[in-house]
Amino acid sequence: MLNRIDLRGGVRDPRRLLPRAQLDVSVAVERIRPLVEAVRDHGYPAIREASERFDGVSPEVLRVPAEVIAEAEGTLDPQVRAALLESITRARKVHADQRRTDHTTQVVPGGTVTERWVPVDRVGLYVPGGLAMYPSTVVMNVVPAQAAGVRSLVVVSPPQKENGGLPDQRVLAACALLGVDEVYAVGGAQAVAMLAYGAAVDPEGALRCDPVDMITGPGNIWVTAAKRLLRGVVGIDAEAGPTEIAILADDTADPAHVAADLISQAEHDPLAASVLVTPSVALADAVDTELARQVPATKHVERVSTALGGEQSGIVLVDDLEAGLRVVDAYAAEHLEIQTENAREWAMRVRNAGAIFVGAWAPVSLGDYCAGSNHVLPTGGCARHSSGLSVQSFLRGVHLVEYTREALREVAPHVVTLATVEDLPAHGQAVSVRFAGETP
Ligand code: HSO
Ligand code: ZN
Repeated sequence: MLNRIDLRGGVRDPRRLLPRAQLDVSVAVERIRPLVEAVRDHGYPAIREASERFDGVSPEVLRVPAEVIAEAEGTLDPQVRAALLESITRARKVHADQRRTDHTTQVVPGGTVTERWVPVDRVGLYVPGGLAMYPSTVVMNVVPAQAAGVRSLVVVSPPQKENGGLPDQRVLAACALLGVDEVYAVGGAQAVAMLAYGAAVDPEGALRCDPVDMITGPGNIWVTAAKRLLRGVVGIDAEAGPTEIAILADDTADPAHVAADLISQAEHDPLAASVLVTPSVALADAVDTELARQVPATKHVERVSTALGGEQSGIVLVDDLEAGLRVVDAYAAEHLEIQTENAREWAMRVRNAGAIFVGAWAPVSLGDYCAGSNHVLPTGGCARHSSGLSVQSFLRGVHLVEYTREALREVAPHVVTLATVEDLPAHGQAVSVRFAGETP
């Protein structure tokens, strides 16, 4: 079922040979540019028109009334409610520990630099609602933003025909459980543009969505394209691509578990990637057998088969786990599972991965919902340079520079020298004017 890529015997540049779909966001950017400009220039009518066209439905008032959000919580199945609350509690524990404290460094006597961590003021969180509904993504976006101290939080999510043009009922319920009361039934590139520029959200213009400072959360290629286009107008977290799972496994792994985990992420999207890296041909064969057994029994069999059969998925055979480690580092998966002997030791040596799931009892699905970790993670190899969503994503470090007269006077000659070397004498003057008439 899965393509096999044989890297045994060693290769110089595994990244080139690894399966990964090429997603052309720049083409999508050009496609959505007119829509984004229409929302910037016309606001409400442009948003409505785009929603009707792409979602087939749009409420007249785009802001979801507070009582509707509260009611959604009331309609929640008690089991779903309990599961969401557990997810929130665990995520809050982990994210509370991420909070940084301000720190002051004494550079010289009388000269200090303090790093103040200041939360972003207003944040827009995109919650997708296409192939699947994601109340869990509300949790993963809102919890770190709240833990960071963000004052104003907005959720946007596409209108659903089945819910009378409102976002999914469970998404609304998750907002209620988290205390988010500003929610708009808008999705796609039009939602990103609305958040970036602000817009009226009812026909009379009585209600408005004010512009946000930053937009986070995953979305489809149109959402990603709009985020790329508007980066700079607003901050963004990362460009989310289709989800990925890589598994580094040896003979000790259970093929039924490995297969189930590969299927689990393939379930998101026909473009999702599932990659097994192993030195064991026996495991590779057993996983193939398991996939042949499990895939037909899974609910979204078509999506899963397309994802597993796609060029972005495969089994990579390597000489040994050392070679496997080099391969998973080169791949830089969004999610990496290590199902080997001494899994933790291997995990500690991984350099590039969005999140690492260690051993037999930490499948990616646990992290998707209830591990306490965040599930908004870098995809498409971005784990080489970026982290997943965290409290840090919503904070800015602002330096506070405090020097006494003496401390400034002492360093003044160096400032003047550097200013002279850069041919910016006014810079030097701004210091020396303070000590005019004094001998240095
Ligand atoms: N695996 C997805 C997150 C998710 N899974 C939400 C289920 N619901 C990207 O990390
Ligand atoms: Zn998932």
